[in-house]
Amino acid sequence: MGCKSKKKEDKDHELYSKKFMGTQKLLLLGTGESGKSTIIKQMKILHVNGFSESEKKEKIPNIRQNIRESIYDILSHMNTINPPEQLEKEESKTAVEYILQLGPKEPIEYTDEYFDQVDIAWRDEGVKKTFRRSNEYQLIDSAEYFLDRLHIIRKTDYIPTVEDILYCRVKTVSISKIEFEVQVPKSFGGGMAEFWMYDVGGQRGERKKWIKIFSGIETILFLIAASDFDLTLREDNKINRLQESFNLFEDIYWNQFVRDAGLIVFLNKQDVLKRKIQQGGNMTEYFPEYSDYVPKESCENEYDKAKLFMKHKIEFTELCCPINSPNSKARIPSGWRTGKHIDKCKCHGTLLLKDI
Ligand SMILES: Nc1nc2c(ncn2[C@@H]2O[C@H](COP(=O)(O)OP(=O)(O)O)[C@@H](O)[C@H]2O)c(=O)[nH]1
Ligand SMILES: [Mg+2]
Repeated sequence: MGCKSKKKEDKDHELYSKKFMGTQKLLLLGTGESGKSTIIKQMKILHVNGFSESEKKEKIPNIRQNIRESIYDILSHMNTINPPEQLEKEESKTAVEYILQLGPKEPIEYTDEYFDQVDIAWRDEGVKKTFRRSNEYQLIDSAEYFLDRLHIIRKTDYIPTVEDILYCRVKTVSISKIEFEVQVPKSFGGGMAEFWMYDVGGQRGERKKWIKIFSGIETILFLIAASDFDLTLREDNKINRLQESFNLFEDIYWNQFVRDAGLIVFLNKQDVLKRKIQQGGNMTEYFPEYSDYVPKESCENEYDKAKLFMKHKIEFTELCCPINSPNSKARIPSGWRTGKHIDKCKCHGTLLLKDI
């Protein structure tokens, strides 16, 4: 490592670990695509000043890039999934060839011709079938949302909506911070509470940077994407994404650098979990122990059972904490917190936009 970058690292460290009396330092952790950066955007919407017109416009290239990446990834897997899917209409063939020959790099200019070809391809039932099998390859979450909105996004006067911004996926490769204030309810003493919330990259290669900001962190919000049960990692397609989350949670739980921090687990992407289960997704295929799992709490349907199973997996990590371990005393018993619990903690109910 060069001297210059070492100095920069030290400076970053100083910046990120600076103490600020009275300010709560929250760190978002979780695997790649679990939803960390989306929480930051939600904080900006809820507690800062949202997105201005020019900030919204700045997201247009990212949104179009999401479209390009999605359609390319779907089309390039039509023949690689087993069994492969066929195009429904002969005329879609030219569109598919056009998109594939552009390659995985974004077009320098998004022309009308490009959008027309994407539109033709996305309407093809064979392409839709490949999309529905996206757990067999890697595809960003926002694919369907943006491809369905192609007719709006392609317009020259298009301005992204707040929802578009929340759906837009941009890989985080650095550490960023958002500062915000939240009104404390009178029952908790009133006034304003200040928060610094940190966002990091979640992929395996990014995790070594986390150590830089661990010092002084009061609370870790650990995100688990509930819908990950049938997906594999982008970094290693032999590893189940949900299992990676459980393993990472365990690593964080035992990490000496954050042993004094409160640990709150968010079960994120529940809307996607619900849809997958309604469409016949089966947890047992990926977690065989699920078939023998009987929840202690009453639950009415498979969706609730799946959530309780994940909660059970997290609680198991805690149960394994030896009585005399230094961590067992320092750690706020976490396991499972709903928005209501957080309301009662220090973060104020509006912290959670999501249905958690
Ligand atoms: N449907 C749905 N999508 C979500 C949710 N949370 C995040 N996403 C999407 O998941 C993708 C990855 O989220 P991101 O915040 O970038 O994940 P990160 O890698 O942990 O920062 C983005 O396209 C988000 O819009 C959620 O609760 N529901
Ligand atoms: Mg991110």
